[in-house]
Amino acid sequence: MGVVTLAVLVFVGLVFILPQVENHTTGSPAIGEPEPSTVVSPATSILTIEPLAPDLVVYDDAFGEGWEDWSWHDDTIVVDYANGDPVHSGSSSIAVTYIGGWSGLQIGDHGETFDANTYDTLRFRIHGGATGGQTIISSINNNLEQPVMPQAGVWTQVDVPLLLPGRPRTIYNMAWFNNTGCNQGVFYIDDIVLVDTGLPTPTSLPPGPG
Ligand SMILES: [Ca+2]
Repeated sequence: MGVVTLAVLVFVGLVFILPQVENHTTGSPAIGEPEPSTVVSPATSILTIEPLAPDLVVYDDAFGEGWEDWSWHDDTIVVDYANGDPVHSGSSSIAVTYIGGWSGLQIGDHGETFDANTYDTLRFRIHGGATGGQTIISSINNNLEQPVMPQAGVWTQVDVPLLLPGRPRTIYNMAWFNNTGCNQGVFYIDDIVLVDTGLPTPTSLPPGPG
């Protein structure tokens, strides 16, 4: 075997050997080896974002399925669930007039066990009518109280975080309470929805003072 022939054989050998060496250094299995059981690329992990749940309607032009009026009537409140003007959307809103103190609009779940695990926020729109400035306490499950003061002549959006403790997290009522002993001018509420905004949902309430 001459020198030239030997050099050709060495070159041909390198051509066949080098690709396999390269494959091993990049992690690809050689022919006949089993495929890796899991392959996770960076692109796959970036795309694993949970889709947000659609809004759950409590009231838009009418009650959503399962919701009903639980207001404290007793001659202290007048409620019209089919008020035509003003509306935030659609054809109707809820007109609320406090005609006595310490009463309110209340909407409840007929089974008293609405599963709220999918949602992190109660959202509604409120309009203060001609006067505005009503003193209202929004609450959920007779808890999670949040003061609300609607403005005259405009709709504003209010978001109440659903900091409900434990699991399953349930809602049995929501209320807009007249936190005074007096009459107050008519105001309007529309588009009450439970929303999944993507906020982290705590599994327990933070510790209170004392
Ligand atoms: Ca409406």
